[in-house]
Amino acid sequence: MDDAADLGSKLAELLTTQRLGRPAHVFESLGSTQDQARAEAQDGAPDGALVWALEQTAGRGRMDRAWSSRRGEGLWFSVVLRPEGDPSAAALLSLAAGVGLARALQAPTDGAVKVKWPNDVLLDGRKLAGILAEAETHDGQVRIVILGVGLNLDPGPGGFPPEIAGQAAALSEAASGSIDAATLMATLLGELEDAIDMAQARPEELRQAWLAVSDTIGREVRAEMGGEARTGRAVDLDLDGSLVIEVADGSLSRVRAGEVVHLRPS
Ligand code: BT5
Repeated sequence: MDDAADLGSKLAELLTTQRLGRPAHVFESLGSTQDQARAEAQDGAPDGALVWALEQTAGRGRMDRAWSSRRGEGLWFSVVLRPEGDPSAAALLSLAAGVGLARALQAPTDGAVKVKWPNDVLLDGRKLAGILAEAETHDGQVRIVILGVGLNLDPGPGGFPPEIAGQAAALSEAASGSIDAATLMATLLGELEDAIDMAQARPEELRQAWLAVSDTIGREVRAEMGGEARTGRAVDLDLDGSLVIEVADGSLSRVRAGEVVHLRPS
């Protein structure tokens, strides 16, 4: 397998982006790329700076859940974003990341990748990638968003760790041929940059792009928001990123943050 220095130089040759991946710092091992990216942002790293680790020893999901990030089994990375303008654009960034990933992964999976609101990328209903957006605000404005992505490539012959085995998917299940990490990273960064630009400049277009790859719309879902649960049919996405649910009496309810469980197929 390539080492971090090789991957960094291959990626530099393949990048077609304006901002994402410039600069790119590739590490053999980190606790979490989120923490390294945040430290680099605090030291002035520009919008688009990339931190990529071949393994994470303390990769995390939302609410401090553990994210399995073993060496060589996936792409584990974080991008420093410095969103401009209105805070609702920042709220759309994690949905934009889902759109970018789904678009980048359509070709290698024959169109099988979908997004689940708000932040999962699914292959056959199992989690292929997770997205973690951590924002820093100053004076009520979002100044920095550290956008983290974990994408499973191949867990190897031993499979996934038992705690995620039933719910995780890997790109190797769908992609024919070998996956070149630097090539895939360059493709992902290109699609992520386009989707992030869309979120900031053309939110309605981003909304449509998300609807086009959504696995959530049309399904019966249970939305869990800090202790409160609501069940209904997911019918739409609002321009601020909220999921719109039609509940039993026909009224519409908006879920801004939280989790959804897909209850049965659409
Ligand atoms: C997420 O959280 O899905 C966001 C994951 C973001 C990971 C990236 S890797 C690079 C960057 N640096 C970090 O430290 N993090 C980011 P959440 O929706 O809370 O899902 C977490 C849950 O997914 C866990 O509780 C497990 O059930 C499951 N899980 C853990 N590792 C997984 C994996 N490799 N593949 C699929 N599912 C996994």
